[in-house]
Amino acid sequence: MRKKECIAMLLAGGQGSRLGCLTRNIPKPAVSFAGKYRIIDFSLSNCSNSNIDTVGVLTQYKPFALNTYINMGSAWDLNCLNGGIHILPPFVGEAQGSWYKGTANAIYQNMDFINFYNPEYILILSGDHIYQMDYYEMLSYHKQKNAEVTLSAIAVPWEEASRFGVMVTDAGGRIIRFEEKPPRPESNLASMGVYIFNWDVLKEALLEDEQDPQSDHDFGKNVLPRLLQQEKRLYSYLFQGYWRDVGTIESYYNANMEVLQEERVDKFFELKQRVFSNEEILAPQHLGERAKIHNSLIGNGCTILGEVRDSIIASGVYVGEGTLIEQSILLPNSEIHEDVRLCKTILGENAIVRAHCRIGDKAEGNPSQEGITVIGDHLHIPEGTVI
Ligand code: ADQ
Ligand code: ADP
Repeated sequence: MRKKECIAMLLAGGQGSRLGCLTRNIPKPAVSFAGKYRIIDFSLSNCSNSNIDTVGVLTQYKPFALNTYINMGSAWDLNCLNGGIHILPPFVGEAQGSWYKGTANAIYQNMDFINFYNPEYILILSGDHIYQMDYYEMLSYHKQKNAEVTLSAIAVPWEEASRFGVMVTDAGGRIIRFEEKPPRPESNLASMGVYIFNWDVLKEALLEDEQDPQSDHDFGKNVLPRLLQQEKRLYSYLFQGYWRDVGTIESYYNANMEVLQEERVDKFFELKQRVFSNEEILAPQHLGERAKIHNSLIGNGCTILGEVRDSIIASGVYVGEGTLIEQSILLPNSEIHEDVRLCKTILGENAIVRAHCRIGDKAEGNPSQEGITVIGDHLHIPEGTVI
């Protein structure tokens, strides 16, 4: 009854330190995206749309917000009886148990969970990617190639390749070389951090990795290179769609802005690949008498009295009269008072900007700031501040 062909393990425990003050109090997968979503919605919705109904979510860093958000998994239709969503925090067992040391160790520590479902295949996912993908197609490819491990791959701009694991394949898609974040990449075919393993192969690889005192217990750094060395059958599955790793402020900001540029938000609502979200139910947005909105997304429960241009305003945000917001991302429940100029800024959840502030690159009356300005969650910016 409980045996499954394929279950997913979603790594959602990393600190996300490169997102700076956006992840002071919440882990990266719980960060708000495109006004309505949290980053983890994309991977969870992909599971649901691919008929993968058993998902272990490995949490670690500041798990509270994520656990509350995921709840029973019903928002993603993952609350079934045989399977469903399981939050897997680190635990202390009799002989083993500690904080997860790396991505591979995090899976190793949950082998009991996997054995319970005794699947043939394991799908390993990250909680920090924006993409819509049918994992079942990838699984068919994995079977067709008779692979032991399949890595989902995408061509990235050469100048970005060194922040990913990159691979070289033969004409049939078999991976010949793989290097994790090489300073001088020899390929721009990047690993998306989405893997399918035959469970027996993964089990053996994890046991072996635990025995290696030199290992960081990381898939990209240790487990995959070792499997290649052992001449296991690793294949690359070329993904053709839209995929973004939003691990840095710049990539997070750009991916949000792309939602505006390409009307990508319509794609999030396409029936076969709908992105689900567990957003709170709020009142409809209120746009005041003098409000002006230009090319922006405005969430539920917002009150907008000023002007908003080329921006993403998440749920429950207040924008006061005479205020101008441009090219910015306002995260849930933030507040901006009267006569503020805010440009190219990410304002954290529940942050408050008092009246007459000038914040961000090209904000009128503020010539000093360049690039993206980030204001952490729950911060109060006093009246008249120029940043
Ligand atoms: P990175 O982006 O560096 O590289 P990594 O830090 O390994 O990713 O984290 C992957 C996922 O695991 C993240 O969702 C993170 O939150 C989570 N995670 C990290 N440490 C964890 C832990 N100890 N416990 C639980 N979860 C944890 C990886 C691959 C590259 C690939 C990129 C694509 O190593 O080869 O190119 O992803 O983004
Ligand atoms: P980034 O690379 O931006 O820092 P990731 O989320 O990808 O963000 O992971 C960063 C690192 O944080 C990982 O190597 C992971 O091992 C580590 N990490 C995971 N959980 C914790 C934790 N509870 N405390 C501190 N560091 C952690």
